Amino acid sequence: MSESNSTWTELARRELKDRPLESICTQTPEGISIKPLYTIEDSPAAAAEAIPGVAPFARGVRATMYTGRPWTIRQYAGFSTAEASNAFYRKNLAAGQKGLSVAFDLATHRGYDSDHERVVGDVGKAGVAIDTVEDMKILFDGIPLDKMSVSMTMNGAVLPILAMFIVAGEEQGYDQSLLSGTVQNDVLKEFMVRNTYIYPPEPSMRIVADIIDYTSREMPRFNSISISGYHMQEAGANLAQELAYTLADGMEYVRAAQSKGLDIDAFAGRLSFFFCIGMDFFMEVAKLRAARMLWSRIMTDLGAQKESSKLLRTHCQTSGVSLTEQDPYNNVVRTAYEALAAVLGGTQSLHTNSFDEAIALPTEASARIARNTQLILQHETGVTRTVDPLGGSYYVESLTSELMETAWAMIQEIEEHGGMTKALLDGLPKRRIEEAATARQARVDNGDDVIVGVNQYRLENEVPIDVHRVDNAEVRRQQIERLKRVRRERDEAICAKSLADLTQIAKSQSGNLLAAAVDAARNRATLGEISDALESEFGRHQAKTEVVSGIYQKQSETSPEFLHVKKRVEDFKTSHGRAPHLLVAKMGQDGHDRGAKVIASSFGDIGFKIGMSDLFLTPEEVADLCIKDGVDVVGVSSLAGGHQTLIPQLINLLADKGRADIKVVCGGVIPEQDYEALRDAGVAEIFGPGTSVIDAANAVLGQILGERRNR
Ligand code: MLC
Ligand code: 5AD
Repeated sequence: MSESNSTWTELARRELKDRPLESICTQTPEGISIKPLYTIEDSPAAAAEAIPGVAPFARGVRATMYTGRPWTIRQYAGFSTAEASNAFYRKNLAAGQKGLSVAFDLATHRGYDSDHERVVGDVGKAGVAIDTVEDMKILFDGIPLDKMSVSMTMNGAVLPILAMFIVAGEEQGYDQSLLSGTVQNDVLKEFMVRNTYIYPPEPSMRIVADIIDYTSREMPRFNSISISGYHMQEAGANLAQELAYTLADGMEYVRAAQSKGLDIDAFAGRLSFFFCIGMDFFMEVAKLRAARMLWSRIMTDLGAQKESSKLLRTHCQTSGVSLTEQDPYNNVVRTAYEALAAVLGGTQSLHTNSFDEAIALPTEASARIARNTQLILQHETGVTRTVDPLGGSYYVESLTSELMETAWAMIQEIEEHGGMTKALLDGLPKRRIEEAATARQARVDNGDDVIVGVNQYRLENEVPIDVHRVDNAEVRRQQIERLKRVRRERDEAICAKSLADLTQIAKSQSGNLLAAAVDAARNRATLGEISDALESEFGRHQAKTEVVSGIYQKQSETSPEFLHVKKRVEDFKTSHGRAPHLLVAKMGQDGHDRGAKVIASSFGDIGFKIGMSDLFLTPEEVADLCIKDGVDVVGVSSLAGGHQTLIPQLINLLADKGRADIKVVCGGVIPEQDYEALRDAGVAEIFGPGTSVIDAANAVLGQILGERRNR
């Protein structure tokens, strides 16, 4: 230890009086020990030499970074019809947004047309509904696709959506070579956390590779993929997991493209990334720096020659899961800190969330504040004045290398498992993330992790805010009308032929699936028809649902509230001769299952008998499952706006089937304005975001015991 460090230790001991020095050392969820002080001795020697724009790019992918061009303000948005979303985009672009980022509804994600029976509650809810090229043309009406870069978050139905985008550009008068933007096209993380897959892993990987192949030849300005860690953090991953699994996914895609015979330097420059930026400020900055350095190393190892092939360019989005339903204006502050971390980490493009995130989709007003958070950062704070202002910070440089090491070890573990596809099939990363999510929930419930306005400093009276509402039935009606018109006006024989060709290419293992999908889209095949043409060959993926156990219990062993509810459940078992029985259920196309998994896992630790339904069930399927399993309560988790349609249907079905005694409770993203209607429909309890598991368990038990009236 240097002389100055020992001087510091001495001073610190004196300031701390009776407390030991260890009491001001902390441990992060990533397992990294944080010291109270960092000095030059902690900073890796190479940090002093690092230059932005030069491998391994710790300080950024461009020499001039934001001094030459600021990051792209790219707000993710989409809702209801193409007309409504188009109007929203145009207004936002006029008000300072610089790039587009389209959110599609879940019916579209999962390859269903708006008239499909499984998507009655989903159409237009969590994003815009797109059925045909005609919808896509309306979405970009008046937005020149040769100039505006457009990101499309699409994975499952990526072929029809990218094909329709290409044809919309063509019919605006622009050749596909002029189109710029990004398609998410990252299916591995769908199997891991996001759940909008359609086909099984193997054909899904072929789709990814075909898109990389096609765009590298035909669309030089287009990013073929956005390799995403965002959803891992949203699902509860710690930052080392997010970093490691994202890069491991990236390696798998590079190998898939190489195995089609593509030269790595022909496509690598158009691979892009996407990370979540949560509240652990310096760790997030370090994560982006570590990501660039690791990717540069990985691409060198995989054989890349060109410098441009080794660049990790990324979009970032502030964290949705860090935002709260309680005292929601606090979210403006959280988002601003997260945005600053993304920028100090050197992102290329950024979405800032709206403060009503935990309640509903953004309103025009909340979207304005979110956008202005970035405009203020760019124009008023001076952050763009110099490149990588945190470069050389002893702490940040040290964290960067610690995170690199931690993530590298996790990447090696995946490699030893045979790569990400194999690891996913074995459930390895999913299980690790679910464990991290459950541990986090327990830390919040126990007050070890503070969330202002939720587990501390809670408001006595919450004032409801205005929320964005989508009339789902009306959107569906309009979509079905337009679908019928397109089907009526198209040349049926030509359309059918292009769909048959697509199935043939899927069968044959040769030819390019995107090229065939473009033909089908041009001939006015619908999204559902294109998806079906592929499904007839590939099949539809059915995931296995597993729930982790023991994690919540381990974090809560000394919590009196935990021990109390566990005792109540024990007493129930003694008096009833069985455990209280809860089914956690997901309905519609809403695949957000972090909350559902955390509830299932922690209720299991408390002593409940737990069932967890598969994803994507209809209300009828859930009612039948409740009856077959003989549950006391069904807990519906709803995060994509389907609650108003699907939950009342479930209650009616249970009653029709003679089991009105099975209680229905629900939780998730449900605006308070909807509570009354849900209670009128017969919902026994509603748990908003931020509810502690212990409170929920007590309430559910109270319902089963008949101690609580519906509320
Ligand atoms: C940039 N440029 C510079 C420069 N900085 N040139 C000179 N000097 C500088 N300092 C150039 C670049 O080379 C590029 O040109 C052009 O300017 C644009 O810069 P960029 O850095 O490429 O930015 P952008 O176009 O915004 O692209 C960012 C990206 C891309 C590469 C990360 O993939 C992207 O936009 N991703 C967004 C993904 C997204 O929105 N996802 C939402 C997910 S929401 P050239 O010629 O080189 O191109 C979600 C939620 C959910 O997933 O679950 O539903
Ligand atoms: N409009 C705006 N933001 C959206 N998000 C998801 N769908 C939309 C939409 N239609 C954001 C939320 C969410 C994250 C996955 O993306 O912030 O948490």
